[in-house]
Amino acid sequence: GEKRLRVLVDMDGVLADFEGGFLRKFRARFPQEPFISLEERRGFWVSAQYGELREDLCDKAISIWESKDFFLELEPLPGAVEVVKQMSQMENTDVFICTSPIKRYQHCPQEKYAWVEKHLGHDFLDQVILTRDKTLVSGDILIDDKPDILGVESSPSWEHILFSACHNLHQNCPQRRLTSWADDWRSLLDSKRTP
Ligand code: UMP
Repeated sequence: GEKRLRVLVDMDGVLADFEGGFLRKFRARFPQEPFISLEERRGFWVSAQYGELREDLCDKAISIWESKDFFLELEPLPGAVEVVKQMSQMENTDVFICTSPIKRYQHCPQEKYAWVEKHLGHDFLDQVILTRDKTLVSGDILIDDKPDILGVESSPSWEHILFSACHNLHQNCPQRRLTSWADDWRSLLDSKRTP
């Protein structure tokens, strides 16, 4: 095919280990409080499940990712950095990182750029899209761990590929899945290329 393929890749839960980073810092800061293991996680919103466990744990959870250095210090998920580099070096392929910052903006947006620079290099900053509405961004595929991606555009141009994460493993979702970066992402991309 000669048309370029545009791939949008989510950050938290797809490139960066939000769930692992959250749990580690929550337990370190609140060692006496109950916590939800990754095996017990259900639903995209960490804060909602902690709030169900005990009402005051919702705000305690939120305080973790609102803290300085939370987003910057997230570890890359296995294979993520290598695959994004390989993908962006493929012929006729444009890769963008499409991520929603939290509305408490003191640290998060800056740290997301710093994370990309640290792990993917300064030049990759050209590929970063920060938006709270991914339906407005055009692309052929969006690789994202959130099962419901909604916004003002009711028919987004991309096909949503659900990236498996602890919170969506037990969910029966209609989307095609990428189970990890060890999964066959090359075939997935090829399935979207024009012959
Ligand atoms: N986030 C919350 N609450 C949660 C879990 C995550 O606000 O319970 C935030 C963290 C990220 C954003 O900034 O949501 C994730 O957005 P996307 O992965 O959809 O880009």
